[in-house]
Amino acid sequence: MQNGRTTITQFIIEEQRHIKDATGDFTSLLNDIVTACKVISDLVNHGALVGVLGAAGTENVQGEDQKKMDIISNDVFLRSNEWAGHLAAMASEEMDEVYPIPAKYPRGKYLLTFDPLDGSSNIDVNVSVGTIFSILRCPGECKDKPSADGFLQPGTEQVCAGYALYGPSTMMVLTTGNGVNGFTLDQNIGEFVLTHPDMNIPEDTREFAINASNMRHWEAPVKRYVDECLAGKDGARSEDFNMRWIASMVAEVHRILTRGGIFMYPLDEKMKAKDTAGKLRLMYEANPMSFIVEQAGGSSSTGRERIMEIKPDGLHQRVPVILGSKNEVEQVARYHKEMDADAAA
Ligand code: P6P
Repeated sequence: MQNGRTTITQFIIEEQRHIKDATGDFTSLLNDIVTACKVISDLVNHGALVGVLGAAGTENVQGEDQKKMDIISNDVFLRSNEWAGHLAAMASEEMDEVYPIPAKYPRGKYLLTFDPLDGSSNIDVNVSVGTIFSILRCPGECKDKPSADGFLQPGTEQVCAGYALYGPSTMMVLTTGNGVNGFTLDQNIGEFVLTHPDMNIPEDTREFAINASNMRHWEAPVKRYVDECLAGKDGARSEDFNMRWIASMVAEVHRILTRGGIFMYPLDEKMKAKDTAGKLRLMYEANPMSFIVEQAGGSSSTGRERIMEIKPDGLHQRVPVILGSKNEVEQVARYHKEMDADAAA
């Protein structure tokens, strides 16, 4: 306890006391992840002063142009988490293949997936970006021969999920399945301090987030839901709605955790034409954020199924994402069910 405030390290250790035969492995792993996020926060906060802005001139496995900070953040995560013996392997948005822990280090019982700098297209325009991570148990056979297959577990198997948000203040939000808690980086002592205990998403909202430039491609259920929001008091919902779009999932999810809302990156006709199932990645965006949202009393769906129950078939698999305030997510899912039934009739 620093000055009467709980540090993230103390919080994690106290939480682990409730876990049968906790060995401290997990606590130590989370501490290494926290350290990586502090390093990334420092680099993001210094930006142009330390020459980390701009494009790297390379593409990632997703075919997206990489920013310098995408690569730097990825390296920070690898270096911070590879040496301590808690992990068997890591997987990242920025790496085509799984990263087995090098032979010079001991291997451990966990797997780590991460998006090292989510929303990085915002980094050059000084808009909030973040890091998303998810911890899974490593299946027995995977520890000696780590492979993508060991990672392909449904989101319900996650041991922990969290994000760091590099915004006006740097925050870390995480869950280990026992609620959601938020911590703010106290730059004076270099520690995350508990500032948002037991975060909870209101079941109702009048604020939606979607990239409206894709409107002409949306499926009918999404079009219906957004049209009703836009119709406001004169429409079917008899309420005015507000809209947000930051193009940084971490910032959107944090707003929803703080005041409610619904975030949608749905399947659309353009994606179908390219035979892809969505924009956002299941293993290191949708699943960790779904774990956090559900633990905070919200819902997370593709529109047609609960995201956390999807059996992954690929490390970089994409899925549609509709998450946030429970009653609104269920309304969008209801429209999908009704309109799919009509289309099938
Ligand atoms: P668009 C960032 O690249 C990201 O993966 C999410 O953080 C964000 O919500 C979404 O893509 C933004 O997509 O199409 O608006 O650039």
